[in-house]
Amino acid sequence: MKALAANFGIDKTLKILGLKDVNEGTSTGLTSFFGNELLESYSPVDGQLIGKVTITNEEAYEKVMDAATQAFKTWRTVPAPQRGDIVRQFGDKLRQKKEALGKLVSYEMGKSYQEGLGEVQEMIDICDFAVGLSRQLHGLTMHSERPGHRMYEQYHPLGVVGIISAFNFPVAVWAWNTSLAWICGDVCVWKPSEKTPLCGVACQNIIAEVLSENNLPEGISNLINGDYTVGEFMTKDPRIPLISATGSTRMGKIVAQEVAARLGKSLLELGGNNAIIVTPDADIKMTVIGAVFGAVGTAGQRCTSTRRLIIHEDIYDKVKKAIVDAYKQLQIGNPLDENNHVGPLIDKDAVKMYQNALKQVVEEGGNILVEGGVLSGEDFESGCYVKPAIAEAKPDFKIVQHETFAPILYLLKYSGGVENAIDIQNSVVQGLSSAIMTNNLREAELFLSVQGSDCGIANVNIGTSGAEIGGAFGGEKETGGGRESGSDAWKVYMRRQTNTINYTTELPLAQGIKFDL
Ligand code: UN1
Repeated sequence: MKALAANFGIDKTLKILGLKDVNEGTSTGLTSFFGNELLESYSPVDGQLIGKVTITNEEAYEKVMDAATQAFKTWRTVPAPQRGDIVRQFGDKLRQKKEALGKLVSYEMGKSYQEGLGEVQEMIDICDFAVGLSRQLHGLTMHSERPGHRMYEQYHPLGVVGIISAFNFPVAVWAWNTSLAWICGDVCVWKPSEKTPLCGVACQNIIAEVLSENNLPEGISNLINGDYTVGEFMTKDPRIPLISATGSTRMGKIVAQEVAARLGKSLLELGGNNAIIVTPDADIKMTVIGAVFGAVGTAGQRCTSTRRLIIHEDIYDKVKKAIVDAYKQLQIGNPLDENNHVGPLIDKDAVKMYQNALKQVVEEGGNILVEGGVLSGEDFESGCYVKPAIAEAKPDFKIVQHETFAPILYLLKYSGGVENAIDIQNSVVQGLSSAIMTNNLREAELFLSVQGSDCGIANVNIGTSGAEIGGAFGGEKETGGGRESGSDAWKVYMRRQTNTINYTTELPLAQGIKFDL
C-alpha cells in the first residue's frame, strides 16, 4: 500500500502545496511557529505518516493574537471591494492547485479523490460568491420621525474571527467562513481538526502567497494547531468576538457555553441525523441514487449524510430491494483510485464506533440487511476500511436517534399519510438536513410547510447531502442553529450600527418628548 500512495503522486502533491519532508516537521504557516510538541498526521488510506506540525502553545497563541489584532487595524480600512479582490486572487490560486489540494484532502482525510476535488470546488465557489458580495454589504436606510434627520444602518467588521473546523471537510468549511469574514473586514484564526492538520497548512500556504504578493499583513490569516485544549484558547478569549465551530454536538455544547460565558457570539454547525422520506409517489431510481450517495459518500462522515430512510409500507419491499442491489455494486478501497466509491473511515476510533452501532442495532431488535465488517488484507492495512451496512430498524431505537459518523443506513417503515413520516423525520434531536422523494405536489409542499420538516435544509427529489454554497447552510435543534456560506450568512461576521444624523439647528427628541432647559 505504501507503493500505492506513491503511485498516486502523493510526494509531488506535498511539494506543490509547500509541505516539507515528513521528518523535518512542518511549520504551521505564518504565525504559529513556536512550541516544541509535534502533532503527527497519519493517512487513513495507507496508515503512513504524512507529516508533522507544531502544536500551538500558549506563548505561540499570544503571538498569533498579536499578529491578528495588528493586521485587523490595516485590513478593516481596506475598502470591501478591494478585500474582495484578494479573495478573488485566492480563488484563482485554488483553481491552479485544485488537483493537488483535492488529492491531499483525499489522502489525509480518506474521502474519494472526486469528493476531494468537489470540496476544493466548494472553496472556489464561495470565493466567487464572496467577491460579488464584497460590493453588496448593504444596510438599510429608514425614514426618521424627526424633521431634518437621516437614519441608516451600516455594517462594520467584528475583528478577529475564530474558526474551529472538523476533519470531514478539512478545507471547504474553513473557506466558507474565512472568505466571507475576509470580505467583511475581519481577520481569522483557524484551528483545523487535529486529524487533518496538513490540509490546514496547505491552505495557509496558499493564502500566505496571496497576502505577500499584495504586501498585506500575514496576520490576516492565521493557523493554530492542536486538540480541543488549543481550541479553548480561542473560545475563552474575549478578544475573539465570534467563534464559528463545526463538529459534534458534544463539542458544540462546550464551545457555546464557553463563548456565552463571556457574551461572545458563536456560529455552530453540529451533528445531523438526516432522513429521506420515500412516499408511494417517489421515483425509485432517483431515490436509490440520492440515498446511496447520501449514505456512503464520504464513507457516511458528512454532517449531511443520509442515516435514515423512511419508506411507505406500500413500496417498502421494492425500495429495499433496489437499495440492497445498489450496495452490491459499491467498490471499497483506496480513495485515490477513481474506481472506488468508498474510502476508509478517519481512524480506528471511528471504526470502533461503527462496530458498536451495528452491535447495538441488533441488540435493540434491528435486522441487518447488508452485513457490515472491517476489511483486512494488504489493500486495507490502515485498518480503517469498513463495509457500508444497512439495517431495518424502528424510529425510536436509541442507536437510530444517535448520529454515528459511519456508513450505516437505517430503513424505517411508515404507514398512512406523509404526516406520519414527517413525525418520524422530526423525532430526533438533530435538525440539519432532510429530504422527500415524491412526485405528489401535496406531499412535497406539506413537507416544506410549517407542519413539515424542522430542519435547516429540506429538499424535494434530491438527497440530504451535497448542498450548494449559495444557500445558507446549517440546522436547528442540536445542530446548533448557525448558518454559514450563502444567502445573508455574512451578517454574522459583522456588527450592525444604527446611525441618526441631525442636519438642523434644533434638537427635537424622539417620541415627542419635551425636555426644555
Ligand atoms: C458537513 O458535512 O459538515 O452538503 C458539510 C454537503 C456539503 C457540506 C457538508 N456541501 O454535504
